[in-house]
Amino acid sequence: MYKMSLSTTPSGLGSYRREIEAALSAAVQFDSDCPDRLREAIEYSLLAPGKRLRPQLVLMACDVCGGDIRAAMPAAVAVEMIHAYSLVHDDLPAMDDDDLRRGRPTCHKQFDEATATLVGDALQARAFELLAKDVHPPECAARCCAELGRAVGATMLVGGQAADLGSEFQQCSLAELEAIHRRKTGALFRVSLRLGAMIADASDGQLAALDDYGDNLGLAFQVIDDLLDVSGSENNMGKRLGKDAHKGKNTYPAILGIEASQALAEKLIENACVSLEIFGEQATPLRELALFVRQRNT
Ligand code: GRG
Repeated sequence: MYKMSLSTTPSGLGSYRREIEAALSAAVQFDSDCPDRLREAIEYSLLAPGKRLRPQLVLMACDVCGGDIRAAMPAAVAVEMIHAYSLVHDDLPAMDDDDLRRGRPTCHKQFDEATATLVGDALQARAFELLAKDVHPPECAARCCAELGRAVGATMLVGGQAADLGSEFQQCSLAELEAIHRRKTGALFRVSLRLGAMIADASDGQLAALDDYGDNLGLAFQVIDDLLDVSGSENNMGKRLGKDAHKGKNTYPAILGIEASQALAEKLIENACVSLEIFGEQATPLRELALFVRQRNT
């Protein structure tokens, strides 16, 4: 059977990067009814150089559960579309009001606010269209749509974002901060793994192990993101300027201190790797991805 090979990126991360980039590009070839400016802004946002962590999680989860990763590519594209939409909307003046993203002007700076809002709307709609149309069998497609809808809706991604915005300039407890990030950042990590596993027809035990890995990895990702914001602007593609502290954001280093935050990140990465034990050697790519998250500098 044809099997996509793991290629090594300049960052050292073993990945399906090339295949993911090609699939993303193919997924936004809209017909001529899509207005040119909207099309350009969608491509600008989705195809910008990102790490593609979430689509890699979809494919790796599918692979580790014995599935054919070609069947999981629509789900990989869908989660990256949701991620890109969330970044475009998060950058808007009404939310985080950022000028730079992935080393380039944010979508609303490059185009305009209305276009950026519509880019997010279009990407979200396209994600569900692809899942419904291209995941097989239809029962699995429906389950994937329901799982993704829950993970990115009012109680999870969107709810986490609302809770985060509502907590600005208010002191959060560690438990409150964790609850926000489990929804705002963790939910998309977790559902990425679940979609890949479901497409591979994973067992309940495999799904539970991947849930545990995703929860730990998602939280570690956020703790490390906060630490990177504190450590300043080097290697940051023009994005990190320690800005969140100035905007009254609650962060792990602000609550725990830098050393305890580093120790927490280490522990979470270790827990993530332990969760993978049931898969044995097969889970090496997922372990490598966790180690990449630990070492990342963008
Ligand atoms: C607007 C509904 C809505 C949600 C926004 C994603 C998000 C929620 C906010 C972004 C703010 C932020 C920087 C959160 C930290 C975690 C995060 C999602 C970082 C960016 O993800 P990466 O590093 O980005 O995977 P790339 O560019 O590599 O894809």
